[in-house]
Amino acid sequence: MPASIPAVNASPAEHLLALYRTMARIRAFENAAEEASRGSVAAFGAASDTAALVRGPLHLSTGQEAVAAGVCANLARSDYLTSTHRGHGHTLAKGADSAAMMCELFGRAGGTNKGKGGSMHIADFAVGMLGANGVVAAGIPIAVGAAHSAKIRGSRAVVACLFGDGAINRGPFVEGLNWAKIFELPLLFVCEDNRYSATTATGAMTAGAGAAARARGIGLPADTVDGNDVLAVDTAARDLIARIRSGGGPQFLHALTYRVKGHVSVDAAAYRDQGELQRALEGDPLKLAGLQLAALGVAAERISAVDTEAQAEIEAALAAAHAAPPPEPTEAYADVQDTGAGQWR
Ligand SMILES: Cc1ncc(C[n+]2csc(CCOP(=O)(O)OP(=O)(O)O)c2C)c(N)n1
Ligand SMILES: [Mg+2]
Repeated sequence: MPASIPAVNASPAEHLLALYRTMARIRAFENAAEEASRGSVAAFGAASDTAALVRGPLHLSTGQEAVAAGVCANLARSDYLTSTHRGHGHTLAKGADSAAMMCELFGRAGGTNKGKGGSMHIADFAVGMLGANGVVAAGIPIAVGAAHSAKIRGSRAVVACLFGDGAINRGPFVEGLNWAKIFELPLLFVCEDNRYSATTATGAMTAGAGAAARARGIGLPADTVDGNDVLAVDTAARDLIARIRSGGGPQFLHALTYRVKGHVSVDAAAYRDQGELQRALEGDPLKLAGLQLAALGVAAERISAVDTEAQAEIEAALAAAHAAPPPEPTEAYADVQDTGAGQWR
């Protein structure tokens, strides 16, 4: 299990501190990755010494960390997870190694995908992380397939399928929920609703009463939760996953959060009302968990020690990525899909 999964018998304070730790690690990882990608647009495509260490813009989940932390705290290593184009937080929370992830972002040999995938293709099957995905809603049928496989094999594994509010307007959403319900698959669907689909406010292009209502229409029990409150996400996910493990079939969680940064790291989000952003920042999930920890009697020094540890972990990850070599050219066709197109070699 990932080190930051709360121990079963932890006190409420220790439990929340473990959730906080996961969020702090995600925040530190993404801040560092964003910094390493600076200048990548100017340098994109240019093989220059000044090229950014992480090529191309990143999809950051800043402000959404409570969803990843709260859901994944209730998954074992043997459970599965599918993710989106905004998947760093999900991947870390599922237990992937931060140094291997940073190597992947840098395109280095020590990466989770040997440096050939990058941010939007990170996968780590060793911890049940079945992949980030650049195609909106494409993780849904993968999760359904994994859950059907688990059911056929008689495994106790549960699959958590994370997707955005934009994904519910694509066909695989209906197809996936329908199949999961028909076969009563062990699957937790989680709509991570950050209120935006690229540059568009999702509400304006989504008919009906929203994600949970759509899920109920297909027969799935659905809860809505404050996705910035890590304890609320954790409690909801625990209950839903317990129902799934006791044979209750697929469940649905609609987690309401907010995309603090632009769609990608180079998007200044000028289309957005600044007051809206300021209001959202007041509900920052780390800030909120900090207040909850203080109310439980946890000293400020313990909380800042967790921040310091997270920072140190990510600095070590950066150092590992700097030191790692690029993949060998002879490895270019290893571990990638064999299209049979031998002429390209
Ligand atoms: C099938 C498909 N259509 C369009 C895109 C372009 N695109 C990338 S991310 C995105 C918005 C997705 O919004 P949401 O699902 O809410 O995820 P978020 O970016 O908010 O995390 C779009 C339209 C894509 N990658 N795939
Ligand atoms: Mg969204």
